[in-house]
Amino acid sequence: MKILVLNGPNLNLLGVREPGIYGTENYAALVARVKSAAARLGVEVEIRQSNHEGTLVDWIQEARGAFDGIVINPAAYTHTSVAILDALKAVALPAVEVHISDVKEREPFRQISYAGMACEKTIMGKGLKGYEEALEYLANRPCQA
Ligand code: CA2
Repeated sequence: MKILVLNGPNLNLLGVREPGIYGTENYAALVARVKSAAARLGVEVEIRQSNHEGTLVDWIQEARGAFDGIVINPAAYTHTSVAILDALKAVALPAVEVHISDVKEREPFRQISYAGMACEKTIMGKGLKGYEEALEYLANRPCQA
C-alpha cells in the first residue's frame, strides 16, 4: 500500500511561530514521524508540502493509479479551495483530512472545510500525532473494491 501525504501553505514553517497552536516540532520532525509511522505500519509513504494551490491539485491528480490513499492537511486552503475538493473527488481515492490544531475551536472563517467534504475522516486537534492516526486508518481500512 502506498500513501501520499500532502501539506499545504506555511506548514514548512512549523515550529517557527505560534507554538501554542501548532506545537514546537518543526517540519522535519513531522516528516520523520510520518516516515516512522509508515514503516511501523508496513506501508510506503511519500510526503510533500507546497505553498501553491495548483501544485497541490496537480499532486492529487497524479496520485490516481500511483497511490492507494491520501492524507491531506490543506492548511489555509482547507477553508477556501473548491479546486482541492474537486481534485479529491475526481481521483476518488480514500482520503483523510488532518489538522494539527482543533479548528472547531478557532475563528469562524476556519469552520468550513471544503477538502473535508471529499474525505472519509477528519482528525483535528491531536498535533502531529494526527498524521500517524490518519496513516493507521488508511492502513487498516478494509478494502472496498
Ligand atoms: O491546524 C492545522 O493543521 C491547520 O490546517 C493549519 C493552517 C490553518 O490555516 C488551518 O486553519 C488549520 C495553518 C498552517 C500554518 O502553519 C504555521 C506554522 C508556523 C507558523 C505559523 C503558521
